[in-house]
Amino acid sequence: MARLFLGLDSSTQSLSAVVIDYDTHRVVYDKSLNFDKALPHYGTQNGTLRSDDPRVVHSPPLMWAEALDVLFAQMKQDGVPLGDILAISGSGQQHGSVYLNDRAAAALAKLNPNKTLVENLRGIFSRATAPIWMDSSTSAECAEIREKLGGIKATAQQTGSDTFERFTGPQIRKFSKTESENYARTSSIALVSSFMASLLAGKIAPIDHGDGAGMNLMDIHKKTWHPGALKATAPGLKTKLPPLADPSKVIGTVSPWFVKKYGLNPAAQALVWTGDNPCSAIGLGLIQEGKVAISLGTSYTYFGRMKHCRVDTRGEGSVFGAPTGDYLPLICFTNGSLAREKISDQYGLDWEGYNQMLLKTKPGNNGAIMLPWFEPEIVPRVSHPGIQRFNFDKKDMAAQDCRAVVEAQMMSMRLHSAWMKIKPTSIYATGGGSVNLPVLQIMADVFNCPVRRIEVAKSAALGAALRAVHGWLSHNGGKPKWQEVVSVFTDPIPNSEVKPVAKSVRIYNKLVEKYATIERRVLTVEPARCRRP
Ligand code: XUL
Repeated sequence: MARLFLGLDSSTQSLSAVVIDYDTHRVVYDKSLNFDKALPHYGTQNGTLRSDDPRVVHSPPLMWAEALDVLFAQMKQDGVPLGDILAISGSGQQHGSVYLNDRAAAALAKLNPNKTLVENLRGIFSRATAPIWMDSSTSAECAEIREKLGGIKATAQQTGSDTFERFTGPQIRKFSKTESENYARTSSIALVSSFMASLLAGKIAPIDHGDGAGMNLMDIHKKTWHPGALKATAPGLKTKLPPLADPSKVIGTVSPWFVKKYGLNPAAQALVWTGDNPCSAIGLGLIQEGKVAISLGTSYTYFGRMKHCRVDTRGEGSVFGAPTGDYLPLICFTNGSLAREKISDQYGLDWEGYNQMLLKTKPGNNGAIMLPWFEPEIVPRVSHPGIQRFNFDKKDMAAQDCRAVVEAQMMSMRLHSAWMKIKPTSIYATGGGSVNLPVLQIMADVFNCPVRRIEVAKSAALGAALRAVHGWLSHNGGKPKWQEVVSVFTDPIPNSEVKPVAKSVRIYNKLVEKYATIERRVLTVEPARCRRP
């Protein structure tokens, strides 16, 4: 019998599965299910439900549950030996919250195999939809919590981050203020990660230290719920939160529902899930300081590994818990692939066409600079979106726009990651956009650092599978070393290194100063709400 481990990634737009065979060191299965395409009856756009207020972005948690059911059915149909899976872990888009009523625990414990997951779960929610990380409607609540915790610096020092609109604490506060009755009916609040783990384990799952740090509710040093933050957020919150747990904790064996319906081994273990960024850190093998990752997904993120906790006292970046037990500093940009897609759509380009545009323009774009804030931006904080162009030539706008978006994204990452004090020695690129070499060349040149890719673009799902290995080995009496667990799977693709070009590095060293000046100038005239109180 093969020793298989399953990693799942519940992201904004899709649910992915990666199965690894730990003995042969191979990824034996890798598939994604796109929510919009596979489950159109939920009416999502890019996995999200939009309202008239562009700041409000939710998703239906039942859709995530249905996706899990459909993906298991697909794996069975594809002949994955589901009975050989020893442990399952997962990764979830961070910050999103699911609100469960007092029927949830019993329903999870008694899932009926003659019914679908959705049929089993209807009626367990105290809120039909889940606010997700793209929601930016909680500025007032951020200000209220921040003030009670003593300001930006004090909030970051206590919880790892200043309050952010997308973080779970401010979202819970808004819910408790605007829907107090539904808040009162809520018995348990889950993150996307812990909600999905609960389905697999058949019980309310703990929240892990990595994703828990993205709530503004956890003491980043003690890794326990922070009493002052809970009090500042909403009444009676302590009783509605599950316990916090180490990211390699085994919750228990998988729910009998998956055993009966899909033939899972009854002894297979369900592990705690964590956020997509902490999972990606493992999937990319970021277990030493100096290696950093840039994830080119719906959002773009820049993150690394930190032994000792340093927070961003200016309040732009965040510190989460890492699956290795230490810290993961991160900055997150809303206008990631969304910005690139806006430009592609405008000029009718696919990725290939976009790359051609990058290749026909020169590093530095002849001084043309764009602030690509199509959506409200997290880093730097911009609440009133709108793009701005500087020094553009009227000719061939399409090519200049394509280059300007990518250069702005890379320069912004360089500028806004300085607080981490981690000099990148190698950058690992991941996410859908990482297959595009012209983009990676700009990355290498802006950071003056080699960029590498790994075989599996789905680093979050791979990281989840590797966490399942680590958790399973530890639970069964082993003392696994992270280096051994991640090696082989996270080796970069041979000859995949993209090296910086000295001439371009010099161009970007100058352009980044110009970009910083423009950004500062524009932000000082931004309406007051986007600036710090
Ligand atoms: C990180 C963040 C995003 C989501 C995307 O803070 O908000 O990267 O995790 O899934």
